[in-house]
Amino acid sequence: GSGARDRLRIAIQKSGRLAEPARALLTSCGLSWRESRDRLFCYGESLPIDLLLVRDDDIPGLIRDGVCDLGVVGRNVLLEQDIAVRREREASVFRELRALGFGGCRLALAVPEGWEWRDPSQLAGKRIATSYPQILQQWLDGQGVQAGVVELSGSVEIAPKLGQADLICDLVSSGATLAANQLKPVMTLIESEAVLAGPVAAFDDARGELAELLLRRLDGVLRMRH
Ligand code: PRT
Ligand code: ZN
Repeated sequence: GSGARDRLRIAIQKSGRLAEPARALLTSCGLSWRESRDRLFCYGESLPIDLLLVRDDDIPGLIRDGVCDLGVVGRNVLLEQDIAVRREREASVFRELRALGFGGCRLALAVPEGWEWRDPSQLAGKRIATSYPQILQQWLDGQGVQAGVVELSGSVEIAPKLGQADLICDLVSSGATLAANQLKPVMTLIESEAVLAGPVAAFDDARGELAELLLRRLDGVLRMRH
């Protein structure tokens, strides 16, 4: 159609935990870019594959809107936004193409150290602070538990101390942050890592072959890293 595109555009995190490893992985796939240090756009040189450097939370929306073709994002962020989209449209627009083997963490429920944890029925009537309200609500629904979901954009781990919530649902990697706040993890809702995300719909122009080429190279690199 008139919107045919012959370059592939990949969104990655501009700064943060996934920024450097995402770029390193794509470099290992033979991609290189005309450097633009502080800019948001990197023009692909070895292949017509460009980068857009953005906030991780923006990546699913950029794919949904067709601004970017692929993205490197935590499964936690992709799933959170996918649930929201499915509630609205009743169909996914994103899919996880590959798990990338870095950025590993889990989304877990954590309770004050003094709690004696038995099972999810204890959560009835409690307030749970989280930055992942969709994933949490879907899990609570699956458990048949009614609890209050308190959405916070950051510093979730201090919510119990501030009296904003009784417990939290947050990302955990080493567990040091929880321990420093006298919290303990009791249930894992999802295991997460960085993933390559793309649209459910196939590309109907040159981007399709570029995406296939990239995936073949990626599979080679991921196999060697294993
Ligand atoms: O600016 P931008 O919005 O792009 O970045 P961000 O601050 O939202 O994201 P960033 O860079 O913190 O995280 C990006 C992604 O890294 C997340 O979406 C996860 O997929 C992944 N990731 C892996 C993590 C962690 N490990 C992690 N530990 N994201 C956050 N954390 C937090 C955790 O919640 C805790 O508060 O880091 C803290 C330290 O963790 P502990 O358990 O090691 O103490
Ligand atoms: Zn973010």
